[in-house]
Amino acid sequence: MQVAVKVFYLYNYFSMKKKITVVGAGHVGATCAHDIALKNLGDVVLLDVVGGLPQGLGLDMLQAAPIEGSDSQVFGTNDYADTKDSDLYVMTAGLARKPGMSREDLLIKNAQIVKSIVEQIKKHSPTSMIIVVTNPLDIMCQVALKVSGFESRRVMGMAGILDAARFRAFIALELKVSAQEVEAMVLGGHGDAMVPLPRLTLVKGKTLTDLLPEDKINALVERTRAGGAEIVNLLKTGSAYYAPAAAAAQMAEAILLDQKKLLPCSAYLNGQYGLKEVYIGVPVKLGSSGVEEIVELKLTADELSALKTSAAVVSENFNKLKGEIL
Ligand code: TXD
Repeated sequence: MQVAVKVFYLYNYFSMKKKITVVGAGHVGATCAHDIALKNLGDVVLLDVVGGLPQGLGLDMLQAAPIEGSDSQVFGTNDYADTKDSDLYVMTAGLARKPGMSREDLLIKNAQIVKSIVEQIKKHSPTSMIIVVTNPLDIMCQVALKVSGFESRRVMGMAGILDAARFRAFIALELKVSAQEVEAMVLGGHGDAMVPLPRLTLVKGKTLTDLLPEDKINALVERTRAGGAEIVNLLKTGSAYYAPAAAAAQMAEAILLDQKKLLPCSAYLNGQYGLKEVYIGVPVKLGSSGVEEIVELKLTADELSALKTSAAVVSENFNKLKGEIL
């Protein structure tokens, strides 16, 4: 181990500062590491398989901190030993979608990547939490839970905050109001089966259904559902990363600062909403214990059936991995 690495490691061991490892120094991972450092949540280890990439980005972020007023130290590595005793991992490693690819096309490849990473997490930080970002999201959460053997409250996925943020942004554009005034709820799987809930979407206390006609709302829902693909088609070489990274950083903040925030996340259901043993997007309370509570909203029969359809897609795809990878 290099001297600098040893010093960083020792410093972390004796420090009360939190240690956050972001796995994958690609678009989402690097941006998220920077967001976490900007929020001053603790020291950040950025890990990737590509030699030099996390080290270079880590140095750049370390040097941005004095200007940005952050005390976070960012450090890049290719070695999991440097992630030892992390409080939290944000898992962004994997392949991203190219035009024409669905999130499910990434299934087998990313499941192998997630499995190999979670084995390392378990070995080096057995009491940590994991926020999964890698797609197909809900299934990768399920892979992470199975491979880690962690309690389900410690393994969760980022999707609902992003989907809700897209919905909020489009509603704000349509109504010409600040997005901060828009509270939106999106349930279900991250993908074509997501379930935006206009009935529970509020603009300064007024429900969206009272503010816009049905066809306008449907158009906003459709744009939200295809929000990721719209960006993939424009970028051509990758997928969205500013908003996904911001969403994962918000989850990290809620956990590390024990904020007890109610946020839509992919969480493991064990009877809630009549669903069992499946990860799906639902509102949860996020705090220092991870997913501290799953909030059960009163859904209409149609909404509940859409949530169940969404969960069935996740279970079906997860079952494809059994025997093959798990
Ligand atoms: O809402 C959501 N959950 C998402 C998910 C929103 C946006 C992106 N989403 C998914 O995150 C996307 O479909 C991908 O599966 C991941 C990462 O997306 P990103 O855009 O960051 O992909 P990049 O830029 O290709 O970066 C991936 C990095 C790259 O640097 C690889 O070298 C690295 O992952 N990688 C690994 N790092 C560590 N260990 C292993 N095994 C590994 N394999 C690849």
